[in-house]
Amino acid sequence: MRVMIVVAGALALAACSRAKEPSAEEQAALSNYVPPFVMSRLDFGGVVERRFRRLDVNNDDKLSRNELPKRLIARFDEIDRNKDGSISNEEWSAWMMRRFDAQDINHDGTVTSDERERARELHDPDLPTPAEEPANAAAPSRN
Ligand SMILES: [Ca+2]
Ligand SMILES: [Ca+2]
Repeated sequence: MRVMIVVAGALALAACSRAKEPSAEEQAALSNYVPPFVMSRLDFGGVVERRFRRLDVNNDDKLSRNELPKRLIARFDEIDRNKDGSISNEEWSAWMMRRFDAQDINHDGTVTSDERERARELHDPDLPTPAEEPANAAAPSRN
């Protein structure tokens, strides 16, 4: 019984310290899972396509204002190029690829952690990443 209490205490302590700052060991473990961020234009194209499918809740192949994530609503009119009040897959991809190219400062066809950091400083919206839209995720239910 005492052993269990000690273990629980240690776990609580570990949880506390993790909430503050990860230890060097934890950071090393983390870096195994999250290598320095590099995303190719090709990967991004797939991510953007999957994001569109996921956001298009009513499956009409358009994104309406209320299907857009909050952080992008202010950009709705900019993304909706033909001003028909909805965002087509084409408009979505074109805008997203422009954002990608804008963040790809050295134009090598990839966006890296550094470039992402720079984009954040310029208050450019975060681009969706492969981690957020994994290619192998089960297709969302269409029912
Ligand atoms: Ca829709
Ligand atoms: Ca449109």
